[in-house]
Amino acid sequence: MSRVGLIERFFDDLPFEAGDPILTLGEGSTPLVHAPRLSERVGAEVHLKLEGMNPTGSFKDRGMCAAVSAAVKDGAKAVMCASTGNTAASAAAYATRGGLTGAVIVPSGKIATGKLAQSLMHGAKVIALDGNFDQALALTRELCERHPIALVNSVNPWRLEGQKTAAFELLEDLPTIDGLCIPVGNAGNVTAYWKGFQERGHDLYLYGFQAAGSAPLVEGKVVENPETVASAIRIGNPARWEEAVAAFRDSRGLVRAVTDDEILAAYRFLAGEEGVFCEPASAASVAGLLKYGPGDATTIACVLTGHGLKDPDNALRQSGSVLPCKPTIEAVEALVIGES
Ligand code: AN7
Repeated sequence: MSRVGLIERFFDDLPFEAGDPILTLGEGSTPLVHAPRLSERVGAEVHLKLEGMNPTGSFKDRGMCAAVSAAVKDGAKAVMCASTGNTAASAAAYATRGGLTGAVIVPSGKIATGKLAQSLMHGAKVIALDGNFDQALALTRELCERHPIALVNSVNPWRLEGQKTAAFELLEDLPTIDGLCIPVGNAGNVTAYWKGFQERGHDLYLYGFQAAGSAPLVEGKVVENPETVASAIRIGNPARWEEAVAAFRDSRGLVRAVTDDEILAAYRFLAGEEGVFCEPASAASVAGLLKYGPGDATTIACVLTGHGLKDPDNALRQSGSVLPCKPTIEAVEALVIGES
C-alpha cells in the first residue's frame, strides 16, 4: 500500500481547498523510536522522531510539499530558496515534481555533500554564493520581489503549515509528551511545532538548541560570522526570530547553546549506542538534552531533523577506519576473530 502524503492525511488541518493541486512524495508519518540508552542517561522517557525518513531525508519535505503545491496553485513557474542544504534538496525535488523550475542559493563549500548531490540530481540551478546563509536569504528575498518567483524559505507561511503536522504525529504516537528537544537554525521548525501543539491545545516544554558558534537567539543578537560543524544550522540571523522567542517563552521552555564537541559526541552516541544515524545538526537536540537534562519534562521527543547519510564527510571524520585485508581465510579470521 502506498503511503499517504501529509497534505492528504491532515487535510482538515491545512488551508488547502478541495480540488487544489497537491504534490506528494509520501512525506510525513515518520517513525518515533524509543531510545533506551538515552532515556537511562538522562532519567526520562526519551523518543527520537526520525525526520530523516522523509523522502529527501529531512523534515523540510513537510513544509516543502505544502509550499510548492501552493506555488503551483498560484500559477508560479519557478521557486527559489536560500539554504544550508536541506531546504535546497527538498525544494529541488518538489519543484521537479510540480513541473517548476527550481533555483537554490547555498553558501559555497559549506553544505554537506549529499545535499549538494540531491539538489543537482533533481535539476535545480544551484548557485554557490561566496557568502553565508544569511546573505543568501537576503538576496533571495530581494530577487523574489523583483521577479515572479515563489520564495519557499520558511518565511513562506505554507512551510510552517506543512511542518506543524509533525506535532500532530507526535501527539498521536505519544499523547503524554511534555518536552520537545529540537535544533534551531532559521527557527522555522520550532515555530511550526509550537503552532501544531497549540492547535491541538497541548502544552509542553520547548527546549531549543543552537550551535555555540551560531547562537543568535541565545546571545540575543545577530551573529555576523556564524560557524559550526553542524552546517545545517550555521545561521546568524534567523528569519523566524520573534516567533521562536515567543514560543520558547509561552511554552516555559528555553533556547540554549551546545558546542561542536558536544554535538559530535551526541552524533556518535546516537549512531554507536542507539543505532540511529542522523546528521550533526540533528544531534544538537540530543546534545542539549544530555548537557542540560530534562528539566521538569518526563516524556520527551528529540527531533532528529535530517538523515546521517546527508553528510558522509563528517561521518567518516568521526568514525573508525576500515581494516585492509588480503583475500585469505587466515587474514579474514585474524581480523574478525582476533583481538584488536
Ligand atoms: C537538519 O536547509 O535552514 O530552525 O536552509 O537542515 O527550521 O531552520 C536547514 C535547517 C535543523 C534547523 N536540522 O531548522 C536549510 C536550513 C537540520 C536542518 C535545521 C535545519 P530551522
